[in-house]
Amino acid sequence: MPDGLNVDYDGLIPNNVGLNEDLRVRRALETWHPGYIDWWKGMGPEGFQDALVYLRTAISVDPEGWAKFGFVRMPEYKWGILLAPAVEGRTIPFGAHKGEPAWQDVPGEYRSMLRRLLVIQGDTEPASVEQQRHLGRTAPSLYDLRNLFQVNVEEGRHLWAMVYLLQKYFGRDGREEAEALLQRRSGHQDTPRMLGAFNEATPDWLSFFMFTTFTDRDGKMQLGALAQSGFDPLSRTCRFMLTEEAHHMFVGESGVARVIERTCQAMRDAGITDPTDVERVRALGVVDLPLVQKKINLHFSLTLDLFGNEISTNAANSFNAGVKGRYREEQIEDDHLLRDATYPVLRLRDGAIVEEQVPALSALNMRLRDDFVADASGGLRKWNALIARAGFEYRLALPHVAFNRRIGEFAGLHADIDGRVLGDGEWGGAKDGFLPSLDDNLYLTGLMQPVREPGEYAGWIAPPKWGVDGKPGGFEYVRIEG
Ligand code: BYC
Repeated sequence: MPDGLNVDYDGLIPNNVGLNEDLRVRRALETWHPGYIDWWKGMGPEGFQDALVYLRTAISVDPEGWAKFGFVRMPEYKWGILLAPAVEGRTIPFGAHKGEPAWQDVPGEYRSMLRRLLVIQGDTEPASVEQQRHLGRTAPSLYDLRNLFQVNVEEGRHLWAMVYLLQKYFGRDGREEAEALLQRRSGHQDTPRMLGAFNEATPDWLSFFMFTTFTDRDGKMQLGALAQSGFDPLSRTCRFMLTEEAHHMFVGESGVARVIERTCQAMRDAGITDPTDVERVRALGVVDLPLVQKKINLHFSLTLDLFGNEISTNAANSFNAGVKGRYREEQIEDDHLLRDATYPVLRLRDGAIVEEQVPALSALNMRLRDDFVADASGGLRKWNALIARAGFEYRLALPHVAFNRRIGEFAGLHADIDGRVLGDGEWGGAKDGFLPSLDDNLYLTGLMQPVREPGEYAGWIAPPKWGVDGKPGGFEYVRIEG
């Protein structure tokens, strides 16, 4: 019997949830497994299924030492089911059931609400693997290739995490949902993934780094809110997923930082003092900073849509029910019921963007989005510090929350990156200055030539400061011939 920290590796599915004693769920998962492997081989990283990849695998849920590194062929990766250790005597931290013991089973009245949240969360995981499946072909180094695959296998594990909860607690409905998670496809016309940003393409490595910086950070915020859940197995699952999520954001933030570093170095070497002199910068074969800004504008705005409507009855109901809390609920000093509280929300009124106080319960999506914006600003500061240190005055910024939105108050509104409302004509003329244009994307695509020599890097990105797991610069992170 696993002790809750160490993972049982004996069966097909490594776990710390006692699957050996839970035959029904074990069989359900073993039945689901071949379909998952088919999905991975068909929709996972294209062209690298036989490669040996230096990956970390979770072997424990002890924060002091939970992973081991080694060479693995991805279809043989040990996708396990791992829950953070139970907190003795845990009570529901918010909502109408605040203070009651956390649920070890699904309360009947919240069954469909919980199922919907698990399915939405689960759907994003394979979606991101599908979105990134072609990137291996153009990786700028073996180090980056390995990081991509690490992110991919862990998103696969996150799918397993949600599928376990569905199969264990939702019977036949759960099994059907688990099947459907393998059927939908990112960007598919008839069977798309559920949330907008997960149907967008990730055509180049700058997009991948932006996606892992911003969209994985939505994952961090949403998992943080679900980790508060009164449904204890969900809380424990999300707590462990957050450990892995941190690395995904590191891949993104450090990836963009390395792009910026290389660009600044190339501009300095060439004596360029104006980073907006795009033509001269591109002649050096690096990514100009205005294009980095456009990619920020795109991925930040797509990610904001993932927080749903600013004012949402769904969000109020999940909070009241004790099913989904706020980010870092335990650090917030209020009554955790929000019956009389208000919260400021930006709204569109007579063509202008104004702030209004609304009942805090209905504004929980907005609040989580605000937490996300604050969190994302930290990354921007680091990127700007690099540009400043290189001696350039150019600064990157997050666009206004009304910019380029498809969900919520500002859906369909034309606003510029400073939040100025634009007419249709003005927008048409200005759009290519805010978002990557066809030419920008073609330029980026042209840069994406693979580099596969150990220790070498494409000319548009600086090497990382440190290797993975303390490995030296020339380490062969991916053995492509297997
Ligand atoms: N696209 O009341 P509302 C991650 C729908 S990322 C399409 O505002 P609610 C990861 C909504 O479903 C984290 N539809 O909704 C990152 C609803 O439809 P129904 C993923 C949308 O529920 C990188 C209707 O509009 N996890 O882990 O308050 C790589 C009314 O909306 C969208 C979660 O999101 C959209 N963007 O908020 C890998 C956590 N937005 O049901 C992984 C679970 C809204 O009325 N999900 N709609 O037909 C939730 O908590 C909430 O469902 C949402 C939406 C925040 C998504």
